[in-house]
Amino acid sequence: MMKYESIKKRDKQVYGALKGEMKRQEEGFEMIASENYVSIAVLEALGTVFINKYSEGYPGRRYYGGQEFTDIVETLAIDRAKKLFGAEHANVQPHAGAPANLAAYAAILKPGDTVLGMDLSHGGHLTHGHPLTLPAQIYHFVGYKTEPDGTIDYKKLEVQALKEKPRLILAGFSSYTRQLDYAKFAAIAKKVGAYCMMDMAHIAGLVAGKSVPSPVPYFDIVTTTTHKTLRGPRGGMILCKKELAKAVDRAVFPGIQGGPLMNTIAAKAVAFGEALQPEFKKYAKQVLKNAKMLEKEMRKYGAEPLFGGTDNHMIMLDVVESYGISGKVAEKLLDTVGITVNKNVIPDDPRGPMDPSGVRIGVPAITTRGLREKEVKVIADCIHMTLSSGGDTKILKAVKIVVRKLCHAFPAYKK
Ligand code: DSN
Repeated sequence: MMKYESIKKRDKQVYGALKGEMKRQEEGFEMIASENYVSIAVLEALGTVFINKYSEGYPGRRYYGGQEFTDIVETLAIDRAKKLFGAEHANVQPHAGAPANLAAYAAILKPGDTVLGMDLSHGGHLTHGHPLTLPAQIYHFVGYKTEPDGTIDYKKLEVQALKEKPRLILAGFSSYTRQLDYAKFAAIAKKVGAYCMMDMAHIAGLVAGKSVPSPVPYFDIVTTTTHKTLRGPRGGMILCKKELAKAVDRAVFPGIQGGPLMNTIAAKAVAFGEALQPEFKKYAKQVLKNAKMLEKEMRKYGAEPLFGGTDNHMIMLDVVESYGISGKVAEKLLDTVGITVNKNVIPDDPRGPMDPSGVRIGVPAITTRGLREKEVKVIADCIHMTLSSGGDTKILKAVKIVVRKLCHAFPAYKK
């Protein structure tokens, strides 16, 4: 693991926090569905001198001089992204998922246009129309919902689309666990004359590793983050059909961003290179197996995962229903034993987002550490014991010891 000697020498306060965070990440299990552990090579790329360079524009068309090497890394990132996802065009400059979505909207929409996106409490994302976001102030978002059995009723979605006449139909989620029917989204969009876009941020790594179907052939635009299951640096990316390439590139720069973060783009290139390796396919398959095992074990304990189970890397639990505690309390209890999850709203949650009814639990990061089904069973035991502990410190202490031991057996970063 990195030593960070210079930070240690120069800035004791930052070094102290860094050391604490390193220990926290090693000695607990990150089960926040959107988190992962990047490779040392990705970490190194983030700390390179590419951070010093301003590179407004795109490879071969920059506004500042001295771009011979930034052009190489950005072209590598673009080419690898296109190969990884079979995309016609890739823009690797968005700083994160939210700007990627904002730029994608700007590329194809006019202010006031209607967008049909998944309701936040049913699994959608803030950037898909939450009233407090900038996109929601520019465009008119209408939400569609999941059914009580966790599926999407595509007939209903079609009726809603015919009524609302959206300019864009948006697929994608941050807390929905089932496979979407991409062909149906595309067919409905075609029928109503809308663009269709997928935000695949959560499952990009599973798509890259071919353990779930790819949305890329079906959608005009596919946005993603480059961390999460894809296991790259924190960042965003837009893939699109070549007809939209110019509009997308303009919307990113100069539309909503200035200089790209070239160190992050170098790290994206490294991560995409890693995701093109055969081992990444094994990783993506194991993520699904681990999530399925977690689903099975929690169900065994009577904690029925929402949406009827999982087809991806996470499960959603209604902990009010299963354990008689709120999502906030569940998150806190799990924190005390070294299992990090996030509280999450559930469909039409009667409770607020700061103390909702659910928790979201994901397996991408523990799978990177090398845990397989056998160990996931132990983690499920730990989760169940913790959530049913009533806060009993003896139980929590005992669980923490099990978690710590398992963490030591599966280090995130080898010494
Ligand atoms: N914050 C991410 C997540 O946890 O899903 C999405 O932006």
